[in-house]
Amino acid sequence: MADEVIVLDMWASPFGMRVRIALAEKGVRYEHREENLENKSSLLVKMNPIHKKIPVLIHNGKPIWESLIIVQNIDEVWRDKSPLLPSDAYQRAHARFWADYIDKKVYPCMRGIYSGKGEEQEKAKEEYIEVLKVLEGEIGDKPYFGGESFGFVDLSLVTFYCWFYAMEELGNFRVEAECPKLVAWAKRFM
Ligand code: GS8
Repeated sequence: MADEVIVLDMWASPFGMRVRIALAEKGVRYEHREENLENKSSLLVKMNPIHKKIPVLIHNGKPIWESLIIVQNIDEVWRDKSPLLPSDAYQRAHARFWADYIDKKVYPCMRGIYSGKGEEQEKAKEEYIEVLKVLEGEIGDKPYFGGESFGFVDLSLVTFYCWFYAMEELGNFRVEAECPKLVAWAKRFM
């Protein structure tokens, strides 16, 4: 029997986009169910009773939560096509470190920019640029974070690229002026 794959999602979510990209890379057919986060479905509440957040991957009736954990699970389950994590254990640990760094730093700074005011917003903007500069240093002149092919770290970060413009407008700065290599990397995905 074919696998049943359902994704509880919301179109603008950079976390949901990670799951969509991973499934697309693997060529997995799935059903997308759009959630209204102001009025969550009973399925979302039942399938993610702890956080009640999207994305949720429901594979043959069994739910998995947290975008980075979902993506790693997709990579393990559909392992034959387009590997996302490196096969080498040391490099895999590094890839997980960078994805975790992105989760801990990029989104919280963005939140500080879009919801903060005055000094608080300025501080978030400075930290956001510092974080992007760290990532710029990590990508360097490589085509992808992991080297020659698209992988877990690229996927973890690229979904935030569509938010760059909003941050620039709110914070009155240009990411490209600060981090040209990172923007060149992101543009290649478009
Ligand atoms: C974050 C998911 C999340 O914030 C992940 O999957 O990586 N760490 C998680 N989901 C948001 C929508 S995107 O901003 C969400 O579902 N919010 C609903 C709520 O907080 O009630």
